[in-house]
Amino acid sequence: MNEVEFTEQLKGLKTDGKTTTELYNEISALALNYGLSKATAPATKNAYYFSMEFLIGRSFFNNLMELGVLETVRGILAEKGVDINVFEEIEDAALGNGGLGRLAACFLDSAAGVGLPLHGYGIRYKYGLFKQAIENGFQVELPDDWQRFGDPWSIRRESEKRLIKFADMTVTAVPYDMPVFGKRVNFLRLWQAEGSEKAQKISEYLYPADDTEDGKMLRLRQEYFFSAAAVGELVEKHAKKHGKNFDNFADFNVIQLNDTHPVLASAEFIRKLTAEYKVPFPDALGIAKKTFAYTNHTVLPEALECWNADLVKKILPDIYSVLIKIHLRQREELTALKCSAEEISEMSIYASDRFSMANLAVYIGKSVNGVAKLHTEILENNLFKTAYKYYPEKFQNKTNGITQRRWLMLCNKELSELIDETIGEKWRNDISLLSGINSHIRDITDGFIKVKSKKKSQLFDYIKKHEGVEIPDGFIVYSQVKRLHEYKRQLMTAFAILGIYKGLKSGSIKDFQPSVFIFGAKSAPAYRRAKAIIKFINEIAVKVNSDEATNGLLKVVFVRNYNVSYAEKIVAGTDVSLQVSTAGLEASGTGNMKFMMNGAVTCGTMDGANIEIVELAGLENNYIFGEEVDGIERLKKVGYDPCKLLKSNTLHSFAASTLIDGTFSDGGSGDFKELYDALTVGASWHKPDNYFVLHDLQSYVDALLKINADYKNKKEFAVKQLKNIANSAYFSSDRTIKEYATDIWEIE
Ligand code: 26V
Repeated sequence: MNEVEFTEQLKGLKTDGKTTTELYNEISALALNYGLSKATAPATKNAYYFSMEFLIGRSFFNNLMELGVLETVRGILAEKGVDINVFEEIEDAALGNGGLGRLAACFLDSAAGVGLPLHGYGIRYKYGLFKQAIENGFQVELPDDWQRFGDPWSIRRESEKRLIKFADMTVTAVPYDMPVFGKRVNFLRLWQAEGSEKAQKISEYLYPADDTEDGKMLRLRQEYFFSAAAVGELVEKHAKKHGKNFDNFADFNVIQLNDTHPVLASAEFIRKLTAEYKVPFPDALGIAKKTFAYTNHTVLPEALECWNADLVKKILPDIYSVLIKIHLRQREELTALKCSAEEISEMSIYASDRFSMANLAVYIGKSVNGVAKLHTEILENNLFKTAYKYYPEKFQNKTNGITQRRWLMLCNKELSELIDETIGEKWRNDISLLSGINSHIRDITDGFIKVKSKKKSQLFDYIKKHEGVEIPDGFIVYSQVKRLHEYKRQLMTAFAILGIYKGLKSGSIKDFQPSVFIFGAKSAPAYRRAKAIIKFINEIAVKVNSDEATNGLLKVVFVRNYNVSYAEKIVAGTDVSLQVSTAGLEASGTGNMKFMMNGAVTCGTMDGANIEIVELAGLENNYIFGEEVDGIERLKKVGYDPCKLLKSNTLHSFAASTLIDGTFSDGGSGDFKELYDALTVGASWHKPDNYFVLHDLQSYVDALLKINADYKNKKEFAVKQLKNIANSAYFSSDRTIKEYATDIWEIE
């Protein structure tokens, strides 16, 4: 089908009397056929991205844009009296949780966009990340039945299904292909588990609760299920084409492990080669070491996966044997390298009856990468220090990126057009040209201010409709949208707002420009303190928004069910991007990049990719505050006592006390007291104020107020915002993916 035929068929489509869902399915099917007709010749060497998560969001608008027919479709539908925006009703495919899953989706988009053969492998969850309702300020989780509108962008490949064996059951893995359009057509292949009721459970939920033994087992099954299906397919395809010689496997295939979740793929690969093709174990291990590469996405100890050896033995006995063999082999190698006993135990894939997935990944991986400069340094100097000492050549940095197609062209048409007018349209095919804006900044401040205020008022309309909160035009927009986690310090923003609110009421803060703080976040269902923070923010919102003395100056909104589609609106309509994690803990962040590209200044700590953002856009065009990594390390050594701050500083004690003095209600749950205790005596195994919220609070408020004051000079503020846009090309995932392709995958 060519474009003319596509257009003709679309013109012939009857729309009268059809529901949005019917139209969505019919138009998508047509566009899918058109897209598939552009299919590219297979590449010699392919890269495969194994990931538990692909946070795709809505495919409709993005795919039409990638196929170059979005405006045609918009026009034809308008002639028929259908507004294309009705398809905003269609649910996101939220097959991911946060940054890690969205990164996987951006990488697929960029690889297709720049013409690299990269394909994704993952799980086709029946239910994506839960839908978040807010009841009386509390998060309530509802199932996310994303397929209820149909799934017209996927193709079920019945003939390519495979069997996956566990000790106690055999499961059928059926692949669904989602084409990814760009210069090439690549594929995201998601496996669905079929068979008995127990078998189907494997692909039912993203992140089943794993606080019970059953939950852990299900999670292990999920990880093995898709890894084994993908590895099985790649190995068999190779054998068909090249016979049973696997020595050249890595000349044709490279597998990138997105965090530790798919690491069992390496053990399965060795199992399959040794058991089914009689490849000797040392050879199979050697081939694996040339095939797999590992990306780490977090240094938080609680997020580093370890599997109980008994559990592995129980449901995957052959994998258990392979893991033990790898372990013994690793010991031999490390002993030959003259590592000390302590060093061996640090790097060991098996210790205290547990398998460490990170250590396995580092041992097998031909490359190990972090996702921002600072993060990679932390991997080399802390988390994987010993491995770095013995295998420095494995380690490299690949700073994350985001796709400008979704995160600028699609979500901010108005800004994209302003860029076209300023530097021409070539940047749309070569993002590095964006820096051309640098020489026109002072000419386009007025145009930019207009675009930004339009995007803000679109966002305000949406918020009014969905959250019922009215935000007057002209308000400065500060946004913090991301997973809810203590290390991301949404609580610190809540305290800062309380500080500002108090200052406005007492008159100590004068000349304040009207501002709104927008939060969006989902908390893991079992994470009590994160949920308490959501309730706390909502309590603050109720109080602040209803205070007539201040609500012309300050508003707070917690948006419900923050997801990719909501993010598209928020990043375009924000002035100030809040990226305030405890230094050293946010591996990279990618929201920070989306905001930057849409002309928000960053108010943040020296953490993750914030460091590279200010390096490129200028410290003077952003607002950096708070303790840096070295300082945090020093504080940990000398002993940090948050209680001292509570005694001596009124801002700290005032803000923290609101958790326990009855200012706000946690509905009798005791959740706020738990938060207070986490700050003052410590919670779980954490020290008091483990994330240095109170320590950085005053400098945070100062930074927020400085921004507020600077905003008075709208033109100069717009210059700062434009400098961020002009220097954001580095954060395009087109750049990132090319680096992976050259430095790790060796594909073209
Ligand atoms: C997982 C868990 C699970 C157990 C409870 C605590 C916890 C904390 C964090 C995580 C996150 C795992 C990995 C992850 O999502 N990392 C994110 O990856 C992004 C893409 O590289 C990066 O931008 C974010 O900084 C990083 O947090």
